[in-house]
Amino acid sequence: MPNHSESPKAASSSISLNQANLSRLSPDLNPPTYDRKALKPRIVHVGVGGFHRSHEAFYTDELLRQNPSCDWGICGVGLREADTRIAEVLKRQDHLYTLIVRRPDGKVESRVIGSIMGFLQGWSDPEAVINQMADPVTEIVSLTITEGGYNVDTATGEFNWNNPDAVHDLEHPQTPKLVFGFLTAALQQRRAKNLPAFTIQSCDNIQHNGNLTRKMLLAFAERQDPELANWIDTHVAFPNAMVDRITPVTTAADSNHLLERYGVVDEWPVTCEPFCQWVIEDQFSSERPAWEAAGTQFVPDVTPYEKMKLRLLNAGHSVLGLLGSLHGFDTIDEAVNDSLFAEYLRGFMDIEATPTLDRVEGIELSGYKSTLIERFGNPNIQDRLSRICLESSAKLPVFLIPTLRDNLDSGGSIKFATLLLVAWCYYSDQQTDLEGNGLEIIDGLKEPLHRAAAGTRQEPLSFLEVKPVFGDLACDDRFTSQYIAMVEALYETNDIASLMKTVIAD
Ligand code: CS2
Repeated sequence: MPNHSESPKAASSSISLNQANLSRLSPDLNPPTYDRKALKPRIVHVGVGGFHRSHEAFYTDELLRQNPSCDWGICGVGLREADTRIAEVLKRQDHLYTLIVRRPDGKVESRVIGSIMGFLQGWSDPEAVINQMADPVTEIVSLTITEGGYNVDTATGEFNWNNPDAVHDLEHPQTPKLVFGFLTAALQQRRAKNLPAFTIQSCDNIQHNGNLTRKMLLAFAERQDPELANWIDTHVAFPNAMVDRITPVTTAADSNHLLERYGVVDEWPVTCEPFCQWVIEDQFSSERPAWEAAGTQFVPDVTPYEKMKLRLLNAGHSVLGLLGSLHGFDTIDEAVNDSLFAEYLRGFMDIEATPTLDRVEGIELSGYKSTLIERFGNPNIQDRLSRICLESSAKLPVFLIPTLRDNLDSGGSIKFATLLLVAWCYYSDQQTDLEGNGLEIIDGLKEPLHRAAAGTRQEPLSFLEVKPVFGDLACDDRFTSQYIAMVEALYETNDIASLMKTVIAD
């Protein structure tokens, strides 16, 4: 976790967060009201980052509070060595942590979440992870592995066999690295033992996240064992889902808040906004938790919900993130509280994103968009633009480019989205804001994006040569003529605000 080198300093009277100390905590920290020892690891979750801990683990904790006889617990899994620190912290804290919910008016509500009951390290003990997934107690394997974790070759939409880890997993099925290797090995055990399949529940921001998980898993399993792939196809459910809760990166200030206010040492709490949404297609391989008691919506078809969320919230974040970074802003609330940025965001949402959306049962889009602007404006969340911009090469093809393509097909407006790609070109090329202050860029395609963007002065379309991101966008004349005009103007004037004003006024 960035910024976490400073662990909270324990005063002599402070209390470390762990099971034995739960009864000593301030009631304001809302410790679990249920018997954690009675939980069973019926969910195995891969990717225990801030988002999982503010979302699925929160919903499960809420369900356990409402129905103390319920026994759905979560066994966390990390697949990468980078998860060492979360593994160690959770172990020291008996897998407890504090969720700090910060309201726009400054009110803070904290609760200690108890739904996670274990943690397994796939990088050092893959067998334990495979066995836990294969154990009959496991009914759901859920995933928060980020957009990039699905190993999709974005140029073709197929499984990326160019990834050396995928080839490694075929050759070493019992010591895999990618999630698909683990799932295949576990499902193979279950099939061999005549056990029912588990559900695979994606919790990532991808349209049709369940369908994509199925496609990638089947592609991998097919090469490993075609009969197993058939069995998976028949028996494993992959419900699509829309997930939503803004969860910034934890900072030392969050731990310090708990220490100063409650005298508690929590080495890795999670901060989030009050808003929370989870819409899931009700298709499970076997049993599922009654998450509806905690506010989850189960629907027959999640498509319109996911499209609305990805194209308005996530794309809206990218709009503020990239344009705001060039302008020198640091957080989302700073950007959206600037009237030019707010107007630009609303223009993008109303003029370009909304016409591509389907009607969503029970949701009035204008109100949804106004709520988004309020959520983004929450000054207590401090969601950094650096978090929003990281891995833009995996995000924009999901959040933004489909809207641009739909508008190219329908003859709709493309200027708001086009300026965003122009801003991203400048950002990737210069790696600074418009004043020349350095920006830290974290992106799996950082180098290819930088190389392509650096050619812009000689060839204005050179950034679009990164085919895994842009595909054939450079072949569309209406798009390229707007792109070239904007890229030339930005490189000449270094003035993003004027370009934004022109787009709004046009
Ligand atoms: C953000 C999301 O990563 C991003 O770019 O848009 O993490 C966003 O905060 C969540 O999807 C909110 O639900």
